[in-house]
Amino acid sequence: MLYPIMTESRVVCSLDGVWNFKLLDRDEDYDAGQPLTDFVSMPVPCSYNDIYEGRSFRNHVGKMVYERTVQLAGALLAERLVLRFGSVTHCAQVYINGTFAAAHKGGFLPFEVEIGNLVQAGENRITVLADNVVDDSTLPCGRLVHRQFPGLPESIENLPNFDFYNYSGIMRPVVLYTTPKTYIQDITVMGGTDGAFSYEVRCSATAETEVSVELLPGIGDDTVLFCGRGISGSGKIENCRLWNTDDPYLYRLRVTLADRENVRDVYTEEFGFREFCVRRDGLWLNGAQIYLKGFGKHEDTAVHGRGFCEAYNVKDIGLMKWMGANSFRTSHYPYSEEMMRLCDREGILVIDEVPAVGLHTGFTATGLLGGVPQGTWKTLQTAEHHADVIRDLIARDKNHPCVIAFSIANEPASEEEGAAEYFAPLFALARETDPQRRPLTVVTYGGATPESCKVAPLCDFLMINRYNGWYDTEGNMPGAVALLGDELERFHSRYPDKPIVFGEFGADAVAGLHDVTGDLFSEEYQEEFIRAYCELSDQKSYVCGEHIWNFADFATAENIKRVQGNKKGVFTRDRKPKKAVWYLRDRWTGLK
Ligand code: GCB
Repeated sequence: MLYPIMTESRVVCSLDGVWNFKLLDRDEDYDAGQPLTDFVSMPVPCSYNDIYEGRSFRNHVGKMVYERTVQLAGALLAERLVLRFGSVTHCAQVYINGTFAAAHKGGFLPFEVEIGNLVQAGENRITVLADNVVDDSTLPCGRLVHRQFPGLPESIENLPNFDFYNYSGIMRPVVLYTTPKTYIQDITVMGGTDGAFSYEVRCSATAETEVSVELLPGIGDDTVLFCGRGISGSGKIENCRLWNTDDPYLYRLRVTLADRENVRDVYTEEFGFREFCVRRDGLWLNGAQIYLKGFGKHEDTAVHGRGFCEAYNVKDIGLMKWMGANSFRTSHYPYSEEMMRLCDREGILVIDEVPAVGLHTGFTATGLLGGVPQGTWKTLQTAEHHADVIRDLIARDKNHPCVIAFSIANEPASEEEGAAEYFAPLFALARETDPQRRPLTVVTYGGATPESCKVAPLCDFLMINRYNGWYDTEGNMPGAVALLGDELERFHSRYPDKPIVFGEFGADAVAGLHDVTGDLFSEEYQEEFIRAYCELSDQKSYVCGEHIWNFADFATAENIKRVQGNKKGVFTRDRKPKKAVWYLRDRWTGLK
């Protein structure tokens, strides 16, 4: 799926700004035919939750309406006109001037709809009906719980099966863009370390159209390195400058589509020449072994919630580079397209995760109401939607050199019967869909041991989340490390061909809480914990990366295990360093 950019044949207009907004009561009738009344102002893009005060506003379960008018210039109507959302969480219905235009399920991937036949020159009304419910058919998963307290009306709570706040709304940019009526639908392009490259172009019409491509160096140099004709092709360039973490050089493929009337559509896609692979002895980038240093992250900032914020994205990547980090995982959902483009240009390696988190009916974020252990693969209704998000994520991100691997899920019940049957077709789908055949993994939790995990055999490399020293053996790092060391050896002897990456490890630390003995929740304990895992990794040649949980403190559902959110960040939510940052910076800037 092409990112909306302005080219000589395409116009992009932002619809970001202040929209009208209203939360709908559970049984409230809603008629998109009538303009919204009783609304408040709402910024787009942004999560709606932290904009106004009060628990009932923030924790609203169900539907909400966004609406705005837009004045359209008549000239735009001569073109193909597309309305595109970077993401609406979790489900959306779109209406144009009261007429239904599109529906989309999945809160972290873009979708678009042609609206030319629904609009007129002058004023038009755009309405989005969003729904934030997570249940056993959505990704991520959650549960709706009906509660009856004496003398009070029944209330509904939506319990996430995951440990981050269920932010929702129109969370990423909204644009209107034009293309000619005959247009370029998609481009696939990739390059290897020997300068060889291949491309494929999909167009709205192939009869009587002609596709030509030019390969150009990075922006600022228009030397044509290769010219080709037709919807697919390949070639090789000399003295190719490889994309890597120190020199993330991007080439450009400029595609031109012309028809008989000489209407042209032009689109330029950036890409890199690089090769990433997993071998028995580790992870390799462009023929050199690479150790992953970085984080599990969240898209999470004050006020914006999970809403897109370019300033925080640039800040976070800057902080990672300052620390000597080279990678992160988009835990636990696809991040914005803008973040992926930023990682391409900054040379940060990304493990790209689909929003499949909470696939474990024994787990609830609050831990209070209990789940249904051992029932996961009979209970969840996610298989079809899971396949859709894998397809859509790969379609969106396939050309990014920064993406080195895909994560098919985080911490599913991979030890339960039915896990292998659930995941095998999803791995097969990802393998056949990704033109680069990137390595695949499922990030697993402590309940899935080397002996019990049923998805490890499917993975190209193992990514394990461990909290020995926090959720168990808390306060006893020597004991925690002994247990973990033993488990690592068992994983390695069972799967000697699969390198292991620490996907998550970390301890909550309340910023400013210090202690000479390093008690739990102090900055000292967080540093001791992280240091112990890193030193263990140094002793195990098959451990090929360390991703700390988490880059920064983040919001979660309210519960007695969280003090205003998860405090495992090595930065606070406003990106101030805790003690562990200095240890990691020292370690990572000295570690190749
Ligand atoms: C995990 C989850 C992550 C949580 C983390 C924690 O294993 O993957 O989403 O936030 O543990 O802090 O408990």
